[in-house]
Amino acid sequence: MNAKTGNPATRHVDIIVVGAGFGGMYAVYRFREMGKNVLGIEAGGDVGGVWYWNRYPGARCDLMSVDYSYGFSDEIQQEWSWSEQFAAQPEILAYANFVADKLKLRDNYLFDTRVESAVWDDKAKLWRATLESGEIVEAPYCIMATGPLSVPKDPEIEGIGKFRGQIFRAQKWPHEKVDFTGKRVGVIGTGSSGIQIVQEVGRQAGELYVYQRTPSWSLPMRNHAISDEYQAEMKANYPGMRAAMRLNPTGGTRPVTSRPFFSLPPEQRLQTMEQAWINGGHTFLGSFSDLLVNQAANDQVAEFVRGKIDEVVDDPVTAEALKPRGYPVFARRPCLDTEYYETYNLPNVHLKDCLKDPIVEITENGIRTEAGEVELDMIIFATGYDALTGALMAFRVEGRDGRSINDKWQGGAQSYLGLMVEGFPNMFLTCGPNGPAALANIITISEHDVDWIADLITHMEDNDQRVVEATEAGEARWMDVVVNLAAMSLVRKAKTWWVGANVEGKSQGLTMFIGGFNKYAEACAAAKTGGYPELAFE
Ligand code: N01
Repeated sequence: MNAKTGNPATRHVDIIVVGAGFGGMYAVYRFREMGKNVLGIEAGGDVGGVWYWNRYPGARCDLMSVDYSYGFSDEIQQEWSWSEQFAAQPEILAYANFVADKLKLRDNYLFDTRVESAVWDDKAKLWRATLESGEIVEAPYCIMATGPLSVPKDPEIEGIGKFRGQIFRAQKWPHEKVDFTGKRVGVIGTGSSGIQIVQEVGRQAGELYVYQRTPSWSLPMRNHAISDEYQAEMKANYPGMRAAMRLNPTGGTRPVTSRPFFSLPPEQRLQTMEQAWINGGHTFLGSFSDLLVNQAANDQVAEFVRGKIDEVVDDPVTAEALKPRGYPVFARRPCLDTEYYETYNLPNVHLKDCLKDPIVEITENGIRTEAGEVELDMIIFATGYDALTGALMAFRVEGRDGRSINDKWQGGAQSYLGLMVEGFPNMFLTCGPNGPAALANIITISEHDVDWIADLITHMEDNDQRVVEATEAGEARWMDVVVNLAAMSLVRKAKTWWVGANVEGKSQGLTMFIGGFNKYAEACAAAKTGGYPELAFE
């Protein structure tokens, strides 16, 4: 507030960056290096984005540490050492803090601050963001680094408010340690978050009840410590690895193949699947080229994985309930686990099959399914996110002529290269819908997106232009590319957050570019080298 007038104070900067996840942090750094006055705004208390909030027991990234880290600074990658092949949340958050300290990113951030609205002023040619404090920030450019997975979603179950025990949310976990010893705990949800929680809490709780609706496909993570020799080798080879990552469909180092499943004789296919199981991680996806487009190939891999569940889980009824059926393997993000299926052999862990016995309500004392009530001390929601579009649609974002993003995206997210939205001049997204977010390495995508935006802003400055916007035709062309590719993929056959199926009333459809990070980067590079023919400048 202005002390004299009582009016909200107005701050003028060159660029607003919303979010302090890996996308926002890099954006703040990159634009500051360009000499811009950048203001980052973050609802959380510090940097880290999803890794700041998701402190649930067992939280861990299912991309390899070497991949899931910045490549823009050799100094950072040489100074930082990862301790495990797949890093746990505390280590990833420590890494985010290390980067923030090193680059003094906090100097440019307001934390514990939500943006209530961001409105384009067409006369003044700037974005005006109103913060919950009442402060107003004006800037010609606004970068929405709000993350594809940042708006938690509670389950649509009656009675949540009635429960007298404790409720925890995977996506907003308390900072204090939660003690499960001797407690009766219920977990709702068995996606990537739920599976990690179950395998951890199952070993701590008095009794654990897992409420599973759709079983997920889970593959062994085979995590391990990183040896000193491997560490040194990684560091010596980072530049080459980063270059290779940018040419890889995954945006990471995982090898890919051009070998279709049925190009191998049956015994060799089996051998390859066994080897993929032994290697762990997402090796399966790199072992055959057509698992996401060939249903027959997909069916065989699915049957192989179901067989592995039988090998591990002692109780045949539980094993059967844990087996995913009715949707292709990899059409829901495959989880990576460490003895997840083994957890069900513990006497205190009980699987509640909600497909057969649905949850009716949450009561004062626990969870009631059609078969009856289970009394609980704690309930954990691992029920996912309003993904991809949720963060931007959760506050007032208004473009040209007062048109809101909610209005624009009512029938599904439309964007140009996942980076810009027609009708929303000078607004940019990192890891936005219709880009490769969630199907490729999010840090590689973030760096790419920020660099692309930085190049565009430089181009505008070189040409004395103040405003840029995706044309209707340009956006429509990109959406055709996205939709046509999606139509070929088995991914659309599962009801997941990838297609918006997990949020009631949300427009359905695969709003991701599934052609791979490398092809995406090629399309973005072509826009730049072609002189941005699908953008309108003023
Ligand atoms: O969320 P999800 P998530 N009754 O949407 C269930 C990333 N991530 O937080 O499918 C009963 O996958 C729902 O059941 P159904 C990763 O990209 C990565 O686990 O609707 N169940 C489902 O089982 C991931 O894909 C990492 O039938 C209900 C679950 O809740 C993404 O985040 C770790 C229900 C939600 O699963 C999201 O994963 C964590 C109800 N009423 C997350 N409502 C790693 O890197 C919902 N469910 C390892």
